[in-house]
Amino acid sequence: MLRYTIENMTCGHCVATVTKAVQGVDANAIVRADVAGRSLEIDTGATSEIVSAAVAAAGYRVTPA
Ligand SMILES: [Cu+2]
Repeated sequence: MLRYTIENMTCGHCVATVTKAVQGVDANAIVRADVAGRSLEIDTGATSEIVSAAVAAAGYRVTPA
């Protein structure tokens, strides 16, 4: 499981965008988001490097948590 803090993930639209970005690199990824906590948990076989790059490319400031 990967865990990140995404400081500019502020609403449900952000969650949808981030989820879509993650599932763009792993269609089977399971994404759990906590908007209030700005945190994201992802079950995926993809590497953290690939996942965080995809989230960053979608416009989000992602740091490992
Ligand atoms: Cu938003």
